[in-house]
Amino acid sequence: MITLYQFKFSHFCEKTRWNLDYKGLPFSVRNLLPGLHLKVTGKLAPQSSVPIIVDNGQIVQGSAQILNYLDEQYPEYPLTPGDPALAEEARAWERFVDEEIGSTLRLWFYYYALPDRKCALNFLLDGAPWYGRPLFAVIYPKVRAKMIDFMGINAETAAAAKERFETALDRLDEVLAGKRFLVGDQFSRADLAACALLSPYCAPGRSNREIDSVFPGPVRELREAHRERPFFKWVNAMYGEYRNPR
Ligand SMILES: N[C@@H](CCC(=O)N[C@@H](CS)C(=O)NCC(=O)O)C(=O)O
Repeated sequence: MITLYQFKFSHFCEKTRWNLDYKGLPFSVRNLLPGLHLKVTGKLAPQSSVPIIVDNGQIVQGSAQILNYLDEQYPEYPLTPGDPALAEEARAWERFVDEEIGSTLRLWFYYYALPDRKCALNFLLDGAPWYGRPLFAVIYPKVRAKMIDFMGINAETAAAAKERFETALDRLDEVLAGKRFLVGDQFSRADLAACALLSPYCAPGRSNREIDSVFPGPVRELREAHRERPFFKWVNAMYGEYRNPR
């Protein structure tokens, strides 16, 4: 059985959850607490980040590397196109959305969310063990300072991240005009990556009321302005059609 080490709230971890579900592979999860995760990830892998999977003693870190591994080991329901040119195109899209959507959205969101303790604890403790809340009542300021330092979050980097995020969304809209999939004519790792990384923002399956209560004001406002955009509707449609576990 595959074990996934994750933060439940992480959109990079959602990429791997979707990957595993899409391929119909059973897995168990180990939800980690930000900050304390370092003890676990430090023993498993060279970098500190999640997702990490352990499959029969084989450890793989990073959502793209996990996708490569799973497509190689479990070729049924591939997410990498069989045609080498299309495979390269899909990988290039994945790299683009990882950087220009996954990382930028996170930095911009954290800039507003981390100073708001209630909002931050809402998502940081999602799925966390029982001791997460009492512990974070004490250590949250330290964890927040570490996160801000680690990701270089400040007003300037947040503004730059927002600009890059919006540019990437424009590019998605252009490409999606008249097309259902980013690459070729089949659902691939490019679509899965883009939709998973946009899932906290487009929030498929969550009500507007719920979103309003958890999103910081500036994020809520931009999201509201984007609700009728092609990329937004596309993410929701892809979730409806492709996100069900096999
Ligand atoms: N490129 C990596 C990015 C993963 C990543 O940034 N994970 C974040 C959570 S969204 C993380 O684990 N941060 C804590 C750390 O790096 O120690 C991937 O695709 O897996």
